[in-house]
Amino acid sequence: MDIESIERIKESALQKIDGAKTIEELDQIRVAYIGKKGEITLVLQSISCLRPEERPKIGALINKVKRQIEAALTQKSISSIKEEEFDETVPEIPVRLGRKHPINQVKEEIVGIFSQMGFGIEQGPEIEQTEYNFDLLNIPPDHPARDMHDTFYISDNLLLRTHTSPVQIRVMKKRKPPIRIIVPGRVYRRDADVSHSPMFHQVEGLLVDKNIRFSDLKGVLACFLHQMFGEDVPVRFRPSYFPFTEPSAEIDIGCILCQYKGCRVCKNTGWLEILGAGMVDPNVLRNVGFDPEEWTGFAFGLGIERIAMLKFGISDIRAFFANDIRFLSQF
Ligand code: FA5
Repeated sequence: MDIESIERIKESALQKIDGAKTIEELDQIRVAYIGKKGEITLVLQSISCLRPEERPKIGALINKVKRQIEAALTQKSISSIKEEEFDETVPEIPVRLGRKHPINQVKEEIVGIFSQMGFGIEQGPEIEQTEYNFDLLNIPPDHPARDMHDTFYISDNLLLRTHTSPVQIRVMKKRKPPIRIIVPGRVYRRDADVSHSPMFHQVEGLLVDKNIRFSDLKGVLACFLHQMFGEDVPVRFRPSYFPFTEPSAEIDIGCILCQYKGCRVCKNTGWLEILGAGMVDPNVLRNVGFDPEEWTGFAFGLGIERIAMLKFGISDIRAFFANDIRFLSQF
């Protein structure tokens, strides 16, 4: 075996590869040259018959030729497959695209509407200090309103926030009015039935400026609800109580799920509560160092799941968190 005979094997292999017309022919060439009993394989095996000083040079050449033949075979089979075997009528394998979770879709829509009205976005921690979640929001330790929220406590002064309202305090402590923000985020309560989930999402709103009145609050929320649900949907403001707002209101919209007739989700009232709101209590303004004679404001907090249930006609809040792909892929 010498260099010339190896070169000859190479030339003949490359020529045959070049002339091959089908994948089967290429396979035969592969077997004939670099298969278990192929010419190149046999040459490589017979290297032990050479003189020791010749072996490295010839060995390296055979390996190089083997790689060249492999490369030529691969190259040729790619172009052959393109020409012969690509059948454009075979249906493609469908690619399953991920989708945004319905809660995120609704959150983005809510944020979009308030952004258009000039509200900026803020965030706050989900593990919150009792002081921010309650005390500075005018809910002292012995206040009965603490019972309104069934709280997950971490320690005496740390908890999973029960609402997004503590972010009002955080923002007002670091900024002077005018303030116009919304705060989307997760909140937690010991609560579970068809319309209550232990983890759910709220969007807080806060506007503090000079001469802000209840009519401004009504205008902003009515505008939001009509953009969200259409001009025809009934909206009602009900007097209510929150320690951090005075006066306070709860806002209901007609239960679209039952066309206002009454169902298990609206507890047969035809209305579904989706928002709490009111004028920022002067005590809260004082707690963050604002003079209530100079500044007034309104705040609101809405439940994203409730809005998503109405928008998509879903009668059980737990469906959002069951991670059932058949449910999620519908949105
Ligand atoms: C509050 O949480 C007040 N912080 C809202 C607020 C902010 C009032 C600013 C005034 C000023 P409430 O507990 O009502 O309020 O909850 C607000 C909304 O969250 C409700 O209207 C409801 O849509 C939703 N919600 C309450 N509990 C749950 C729950 N367990 N699961 C799903 N949604 C809930």
